[in-house]
Amino acid sequence: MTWGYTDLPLAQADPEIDEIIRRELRREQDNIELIASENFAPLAVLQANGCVMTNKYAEGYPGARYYGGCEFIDQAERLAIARAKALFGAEHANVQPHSGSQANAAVYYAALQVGDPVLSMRLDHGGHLTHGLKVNFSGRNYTFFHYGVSEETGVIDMEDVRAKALECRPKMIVAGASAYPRTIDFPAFRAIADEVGAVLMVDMAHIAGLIAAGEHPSPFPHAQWVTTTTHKTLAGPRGGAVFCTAEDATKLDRAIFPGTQGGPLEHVIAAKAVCFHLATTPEFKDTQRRTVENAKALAEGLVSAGVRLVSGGTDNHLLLVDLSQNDITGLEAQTLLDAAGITANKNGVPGDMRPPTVTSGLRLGSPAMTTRGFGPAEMRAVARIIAEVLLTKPSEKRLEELKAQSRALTAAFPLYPALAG
Ligand code: DSN
Repeated sequence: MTWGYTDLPLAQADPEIDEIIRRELRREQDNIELIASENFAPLAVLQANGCVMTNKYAEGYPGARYYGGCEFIDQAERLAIARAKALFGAEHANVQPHSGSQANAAVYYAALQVGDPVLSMRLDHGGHLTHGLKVNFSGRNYTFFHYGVSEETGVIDMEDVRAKALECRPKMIVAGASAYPRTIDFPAFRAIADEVGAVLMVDMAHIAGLIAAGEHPSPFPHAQWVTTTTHKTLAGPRGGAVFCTAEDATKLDRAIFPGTQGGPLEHVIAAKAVCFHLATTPEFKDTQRRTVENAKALAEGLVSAGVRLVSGGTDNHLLLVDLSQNDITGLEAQTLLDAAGITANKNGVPGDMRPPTVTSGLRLGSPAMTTRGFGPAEMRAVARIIAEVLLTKPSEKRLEELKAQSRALTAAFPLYPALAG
């Protein structure tokens, strides 16, 4: 090497950032991770994600690139596409979106004209920023209308969705959420979309792993457009993907490149290929089954301790704690749980009177700790710690004791033992 620094390992080239990464590894190893949108990617995914393909420009698609030297990039991207299609039974897949937001942007770009009406779930009832928040590109470029959950049951009321659709006559209906604990009825959404002449887009980012494993009904073939991230229940690298019918394939591919993105992240695409492969294994399917089982165990543990949940429980990987009747905000809950060794996020609940920076709720998810090996017994122990924090706002001394309990639980399930801690 002519430039010495190109051959140095990270610890020598940049000890400062190396130490920060090590601290993050220790944080992940030590804490109970309950953020519903997070997971622990397998080592094989981390390895592919950190590979030499990060060096390569490859605008275009396999066999039709704007740069030379793409023969191996093409092989990896073709494999990722084939695996993604097979995993979900989709006619066409594009694995280039850098994120879920980019995936959603591409579908809107492909299927809508600026200003078109779209019907989606309210953000404060569990939707997503890119489902039409006013300060997001989606809310600025398209005319969004919203449906929500019934404030009595916490469940999406399909009659309300239909009534709203008949009223606003959308070009597209968006189904999918980032804080909804119940099964989504995709055929019912499609029937409403057909009735009003709209297309159906499903954002399955949160539940993609459950769908791949048959633990949640599939949006295929009901939705014309399906978007996802690859890093949530799927446990792949941070990124996105879009699926559509063969008929819309060219429209979608053009909407991603050159429509909304430039050079694809081919190292991430290689890691997505690994993730789609691992998602076909019996071990992955069992992890998804246990993810739902563990979410239910956590929910039952909390409810039996007197904690209220939106909709009373869960059908999937997450639960939404309703703190509106308790003497604690979502923000305080998140901070106290951090002190007890548990990582979670504050979240609005339907009808929340507090701002999104404070909230009256807490979102909890089971994917990461299930990947790590926790079972229902551990989740019930976690529920006891969380219930005590939420219901008693413990002293600093007691929080230290609870943190020791959390540490004992995580220590029994080593995480990334092959990585130096
Ligand atoms: N930020 C993600 C989540 O936490 O659900 C959604 O994009």
